[in-house]
Amino acid sequence: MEQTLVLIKPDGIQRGLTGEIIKRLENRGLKLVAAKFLLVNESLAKKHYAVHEGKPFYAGLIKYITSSPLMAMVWEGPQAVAAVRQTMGATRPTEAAPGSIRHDYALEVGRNLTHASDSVENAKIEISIWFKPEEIVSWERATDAWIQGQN
Ligand code: DAT
Ligand code: MG
Repeated sequence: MEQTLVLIKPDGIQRGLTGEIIKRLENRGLKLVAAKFLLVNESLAKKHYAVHEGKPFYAGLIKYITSSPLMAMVWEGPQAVAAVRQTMGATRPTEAAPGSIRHDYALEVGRNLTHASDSVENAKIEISIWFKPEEIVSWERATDAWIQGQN
């Protein structure tokens, strides 16, 4: 089953949107398999955003992500990467689809509340950056067959 990394970034935590964001992923049918709440150090932030090194917004992005605690999670489900990206909405909140988290709760690209892996390949890399294999919980959910079932 596909897995993806989700971060509720410092603005999401500070604004008290943690529960709302988790609720939307649960409502979608995605399954939580790992979570941790932490203050990110610069080294982890730089590893996570390595692809953006050298871009004009890079320094500000590292400062933002290390400024206050965040929630890191792994969510699982069929096409979890695409489903979560869709639930989060486009990077720029003013371009995010109505009903998405970034549309409904954000305005600025620099305060867009969440991170979600953008491909299955990157999800695997990002999950390994944030979590040890033993921190990922494999569990049976009573509703699995009603959400993940194929006819
Ligand atoms: P996403 O988070 O949707 O995957 P991304 O990987 O392109 O977007 O960029 C990572 C984060 O960097 C993004 O969530 C917010 C910030 N960012 C991206 N482009 C930016 C820009 N032009 N100005 C300021 N911040 C930007
Ligand atoms: Mg990205």
